[in-house]
Amino acid sequence: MSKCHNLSNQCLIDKAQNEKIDLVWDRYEKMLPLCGFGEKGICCRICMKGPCRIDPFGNGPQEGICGANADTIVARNLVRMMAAGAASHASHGKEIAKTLLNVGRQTAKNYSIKDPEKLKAIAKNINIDIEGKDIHQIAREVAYESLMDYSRFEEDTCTWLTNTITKSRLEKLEGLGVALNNIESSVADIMSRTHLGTDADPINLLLAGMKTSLGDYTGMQISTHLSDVLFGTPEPVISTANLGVIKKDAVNIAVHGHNPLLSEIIVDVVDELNHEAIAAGATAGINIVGVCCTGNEVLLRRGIPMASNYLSQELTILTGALEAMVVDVQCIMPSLSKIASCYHTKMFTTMPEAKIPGATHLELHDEHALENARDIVRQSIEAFKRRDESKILIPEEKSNIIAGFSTESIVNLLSKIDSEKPLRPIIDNIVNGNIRGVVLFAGCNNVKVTQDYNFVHMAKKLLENNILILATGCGAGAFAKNSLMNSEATKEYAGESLKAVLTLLGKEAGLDVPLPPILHMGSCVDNSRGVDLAVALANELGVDLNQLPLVASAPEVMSEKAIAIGTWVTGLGVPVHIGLMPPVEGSPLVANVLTEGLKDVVDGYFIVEGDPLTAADKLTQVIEEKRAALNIPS
Ligand code: XCC
Repeated sequence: MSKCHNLSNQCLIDKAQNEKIDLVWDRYEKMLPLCGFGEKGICCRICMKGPCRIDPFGNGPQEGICGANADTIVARNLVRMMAAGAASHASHGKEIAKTLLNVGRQTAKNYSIKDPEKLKAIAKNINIDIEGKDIHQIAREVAYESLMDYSRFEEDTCTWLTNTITKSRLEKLEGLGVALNNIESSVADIMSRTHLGTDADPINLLLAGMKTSLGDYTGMQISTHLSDVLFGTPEPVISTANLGVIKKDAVNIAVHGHNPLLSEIIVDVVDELNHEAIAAGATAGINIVGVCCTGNEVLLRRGIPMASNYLSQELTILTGALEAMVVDVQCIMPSLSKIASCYHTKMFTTMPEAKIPGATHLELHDEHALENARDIVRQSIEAFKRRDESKILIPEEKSNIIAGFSTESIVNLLSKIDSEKPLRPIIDNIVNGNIRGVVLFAGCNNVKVTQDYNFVHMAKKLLENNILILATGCGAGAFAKNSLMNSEATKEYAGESLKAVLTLLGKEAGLDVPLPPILHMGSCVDNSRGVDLAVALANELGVDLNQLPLVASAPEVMSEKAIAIGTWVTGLGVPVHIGLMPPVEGSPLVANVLTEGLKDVVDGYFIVEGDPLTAADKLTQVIEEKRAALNIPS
């Protein structure tokens, strides 16, 4: 298996081998063969009578020691994954909401309200009266209302779920009893019902999984939109992506993880400390680069170049030119600190819940955020002086990208064409068939497939079929690195009618160039932006989300968060393609519910297909079926 679709990365993989440094691909190979019980989801270690394993071939035990069968075990394991995903996204949103509350109280002096108009729009959307209130009071009230979604004990549905989806979808979810009132209690509920001897009914468990996954969605909405209030709503921005963004003559600092609370401030202090870096011999000054979703956050809002998505994160250090790896939460390989110790690279952890042995822990606090950021940058400048020139190898490749496609920025662009009904140009082109439909690519990289390969090959085929693509998370990272997020990609890969639309829209919206064929909407939590756009389109068309020619795809699905996201997307009525089977094959019943049964309940369902070209064909077919059902031209 080749490890990495991106050839530029290969030289660093070879370098690691020469230096006897194990990377994710080496550790994977050492792990083979993977445990078949774990892969199928039929290993239960929920109590200490076991662990128990169900024999998938039917010869050995078919029940655990307590009597739980494969269906119960698989469902319990799966919904625990969803709860972990929901907890991650929810705690991200909670940190942002707490910061907004402190800004409203005027106690977080290092943060401010960068987009007051968005704050007012949110307040209006969640039914907060803003008449006669100053901006700090509005911030406090919006933050309180958002934090209620973490603490409500009445049975009312979460505010950020109620106000962000179509009315008919909300009714459907409420009817099923999965429209939650409290994100954190939905997670606690999963932990309690999957405890030994509680819920053994796989369907009941899966419904609870859907509920907590909708908590994941609610947390994402809060994360995205309150981050926009604090740090600005993204506008189209030009930048670059891939390891070539690391500069030989700069103090290079990577920001990695998910939460923009510290990375934004680090970007803020670059200008004031640049001269110190130059004085230390870094003629190009300080160069901040992004990894994973923190990278996506600062790319969209600040134009910071993107060095890597998930799977190649270790290679940023292998360049020998990275002075610091600054991490917050989620998707950070613990191996980074060990690899950093082979180089001059400083590794900083910044969040109390995410410490890594070997890293320097410099905890972020609201009131000291600026000092924290300056400290990190100054220590990085010191590290620059310890560089070993003989170890430097920076691949040249980097791609030009246009990012920053928030729902608001898309609407702003389109309103230059039709100020009354800005979504009309998109709707008209979907209806007349110039754009056949939309695929939202999300999700991770998985070491089980060649990095980025599935994303790139699926996308090229879908674009050829005149399907517009939206992207977030490491999917967006894959496209950015592989030159699929710029105007040249539109010329090269979009089918004729899609190309014509993107060229015309780019021109009429006042850009000199075609819009990129894949719109970068942000980090994983910004899947909420994709929903916002879909909800706006559905409302404009007078249909529900399940009727839109829209499909989601996570071809290299990996994390528990991705399982939660995929599940709520199906709950919103949208089919979800995944390129790898989650650990459910040990229960044909559960596997069948996910790929078939869900359809009858929530309209959405999972499509499992490992081959990218076949997957593209299947998604195209789903889109064409949705068009036919809507009675729009074939
Ligand atoms: Fe993590 Fe968000 Fe997955 Fe990438 S895509 S590997 S979750 S960084 Ni969300």
